[in-house]
Amino acid sequence: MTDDTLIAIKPEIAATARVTAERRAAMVQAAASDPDGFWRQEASRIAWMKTPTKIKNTDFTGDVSIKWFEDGELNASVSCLDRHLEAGRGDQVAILWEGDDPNADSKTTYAELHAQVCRVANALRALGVKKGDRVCIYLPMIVEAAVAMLACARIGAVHSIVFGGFSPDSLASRIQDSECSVLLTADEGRRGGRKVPLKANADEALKTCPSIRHVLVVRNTGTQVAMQEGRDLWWHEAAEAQPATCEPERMNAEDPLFILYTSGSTGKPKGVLHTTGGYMVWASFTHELVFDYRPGEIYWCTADVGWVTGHTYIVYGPLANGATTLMFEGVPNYPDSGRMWQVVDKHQVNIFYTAPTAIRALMREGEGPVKKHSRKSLRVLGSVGEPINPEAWLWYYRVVGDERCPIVDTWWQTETGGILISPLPGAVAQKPGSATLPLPGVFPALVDGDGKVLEGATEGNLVITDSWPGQMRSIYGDHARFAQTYFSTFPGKYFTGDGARRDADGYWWITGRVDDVINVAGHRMGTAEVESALVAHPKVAEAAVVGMPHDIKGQGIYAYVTLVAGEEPTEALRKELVAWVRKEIGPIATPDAIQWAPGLPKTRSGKIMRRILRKIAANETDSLGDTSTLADPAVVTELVENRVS
Ligand code: 6R9
Repeated sequence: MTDDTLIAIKPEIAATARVTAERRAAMVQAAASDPDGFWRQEASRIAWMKTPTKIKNTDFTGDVSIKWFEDGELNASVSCLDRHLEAGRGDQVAILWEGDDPNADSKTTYAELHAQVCRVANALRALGVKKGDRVCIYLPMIVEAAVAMLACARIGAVHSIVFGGFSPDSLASRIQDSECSVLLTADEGRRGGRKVPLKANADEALKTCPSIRHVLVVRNTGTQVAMQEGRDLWWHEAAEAQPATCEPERMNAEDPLFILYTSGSTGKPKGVLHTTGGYMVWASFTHELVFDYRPGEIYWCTADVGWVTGHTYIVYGPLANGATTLMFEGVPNYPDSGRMWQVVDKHQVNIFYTAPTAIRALMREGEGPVKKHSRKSLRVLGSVGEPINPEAWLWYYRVVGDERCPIVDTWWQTETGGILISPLPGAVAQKPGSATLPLPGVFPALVDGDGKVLEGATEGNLVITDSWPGQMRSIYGDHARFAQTYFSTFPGKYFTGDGARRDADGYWWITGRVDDVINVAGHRMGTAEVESALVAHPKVAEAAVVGMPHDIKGQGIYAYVTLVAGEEPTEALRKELVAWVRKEIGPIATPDAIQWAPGLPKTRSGKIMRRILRKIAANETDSLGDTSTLADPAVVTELVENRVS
């Protein structure tokens, strides 16, 4: 795709858009010249108990301190629920739930959601949960997941969601790190016709989690599960016993709202901490602008609430804006690969937001399953999670959107709280494969390896030079690591870990991670995490993990494994190691290839040269580059000869 393939703004979208090109230009200008004035006004999009008078107080140097709206007071659940009831929208559907089974669905109105949230909030209070306490959520994609989040917010408890696909070990380490006192889970989850044993996993994890005092269990599939006397309670029994109103806790804008663990370049996942005021403003602002959301529309984000996209764009953003948000329990290819479009037609979805990996998987099935369904209700299409290749972009645009719907390719991260770089449907012409332009109030830049800011059309490391309200505030329990991880590589600037290119029109093209993080089907995975899982196996002496190109998943996991002396590399052992990593981390970390490596390419100082391992995994063995600094260059020849294809 060339830099000048432009997909023009659609006049019919621009005619009624929330933000036109002129309006966007004015916002960009205002946010840059008078950030306090601009964000003071935008803050009014959420409900405050005390309106903030101090707006921005941020410093990217030294210890790093980020505060927005710091004297304001609010409760996130009030912005998402109570004020919609006060505005007479209590009977509007808040959550449209579509089950894994195409015959299962439900509608929850704002009034019903409010009542459910209040009951669970009261139940948590009755279990002794107080403001500032951490509550872990390990739930499938059922309405109770959103209820759990908002119930925590209501009483000022900090939720930490762990994706249902994570293993007992991964769940345990996250509970331990933030010392959660209560766990919210279900008997089982459903996905693609299969059951996920959540309660059994939780029981396994809790053997090493002394901080957990109580477990609330949703009866979801109805299967028999062990209930530990004194610790475990049924969610419905605990909730039914409580009144349907609950006084919301008064929270300072800078009080924590949630923690979400994410992979970095070191072994241990980081507890990304978001606070209340700035995050809520950002969730509402970006959801409205980027999706050009109009009242009454049906909005569907296909993410899981276990990831940040589910937090901001299934729950907090759409509910703050009074939208009807569709929550989908299933997967794109069950019962068949027309499922997404069948759901779009069934619920008359207007805005659809998914990941490139899903688009590529559906693309492989051809146009048939798409064209079988009308999709007439669709107005805006979105993409998130990884770079979308122009071929997939164009298929999404032509086949799914019938060239009618603008595509918003939204670049952001767990750390950024919400979208930072994206087209606005009525304001920015698109280029297939480009996230286009920053939102008002977002200041990206490119720097070279020495931190020198690069101008004009060029490529480099993507940094953000000033704060925005939705930015993470700290790493839970380790502020020094926060400053070190994000602000020390290029002092005074937030480093994203991504590389990017800016073209002659000033459009941004994200090229992917420049650190040891790989992106597997839109899920972030630290190579160090997979390596430590592998070396924890008694037969493994050493392991090095890199990303390799993968047609559907974007990147796959390629592992080089050195066995302890005397162990034989057999097919049975390969299978055992794959199963081992799935058990240690979860199915999302399943290695796609394991290569037996009698030795790894190391420098004389003992550093593994990953650049070479990446090239071998990608089958780019004729461009290995300089291998002269290796302690033993013969190792490379051996690895190239025995590459796993
Ligand atoms: C929201 C989310 C963040 C990493 C990020 C980048 C990649 C996300 C992208 C994209 C290119 C996009 N990424 N969106 N790359 N274009 N539109 O995915 O958060 O799970 O923290 O991952 O995902 O590499 O740094 P998270």
